[in-house]
Amino acid sequence: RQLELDLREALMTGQFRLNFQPIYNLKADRVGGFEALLRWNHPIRGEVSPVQFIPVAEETGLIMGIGEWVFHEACRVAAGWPDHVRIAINVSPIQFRSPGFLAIVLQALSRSGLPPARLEIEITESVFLDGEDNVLNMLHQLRAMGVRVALDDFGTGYSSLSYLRSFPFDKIKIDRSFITGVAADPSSAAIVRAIVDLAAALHMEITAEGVEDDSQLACLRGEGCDNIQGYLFSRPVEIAAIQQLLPAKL
Ligand code: G
Ligand code: G
Ligand code: MN
Ligand code: NA
Repeated sequence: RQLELDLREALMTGQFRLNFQPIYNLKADRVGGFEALLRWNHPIRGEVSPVQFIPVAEETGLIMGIGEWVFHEACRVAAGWPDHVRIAINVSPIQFRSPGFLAIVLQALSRSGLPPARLEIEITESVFLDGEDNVLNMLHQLRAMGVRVALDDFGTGYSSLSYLRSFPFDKIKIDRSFITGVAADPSSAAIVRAIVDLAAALHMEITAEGVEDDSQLACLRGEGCDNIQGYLFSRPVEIAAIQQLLPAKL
């Protein structure tokens, strides 16, 4: 498959880069972190979305090498930020469940000097589909090191609530499909309110994803949401644009 060959080449020749989208802490009223988002500029195809190439990387096992590169690059960049600014990294289920994963995290931390408490790993519910035991074990090991774990795209899976009961997440990211209608649609608003309350009761932090306008922001503030992420505050940016976002205010 051509895309597979191209991905292999991309990893060897440095065609990947990271963009960073700020996560704004409404309680502290400042940027509290950035999510690393993988970008691939192919010499002929141009920019290829991770939605297209991550599944191929997963099928072919290339996700391991690509994911390792993401960890090293993201931690390297984040090590230069102020102490209160975290880096969030998306991890595919295949990567998370692989035996070598913890070693990659440890190596990225030690090589960059980034304190573990400033690293947050984002996983989705799909990580549980192939069995829960290894996942629980990995979550405990990461948290014992001080690394934080977030449940991404919350609310879109089949049994989100049962996972919350059994697994020690530090943070829940409310999927943007619920945020879109939060200001106009009473059902979306009720769901968001319930998730915010649930997270508070479980002592988990909350981020609302895909916040695009002021009316959504006003609702989320009203509900007591901890953090917002989305085009309203900033799109994902290149490394060079991070420094000017650090002091920015909503
Ligand atoms: O930034 P964008 O909307 O293009 O991201 C599309 C999808 O790709 C999102 O679901 C995001 O979580 C995923 N993604 C982005 N970067 C990474 C990465 O480094 N690793 C993995 N596994 N997924 C990523
Ligand atoms: O699956 P995950 O939540 O990791 O995906 C994050 C994706 O959401 C990224 O591809 C990012 O580019 C995209 N994104 C971030 N903010 C917004 C937003 O405000 N609106 C929309 N439509 N997409 C967003
Ligand atoms: Mn994410
Ligand atoms: Na998400």
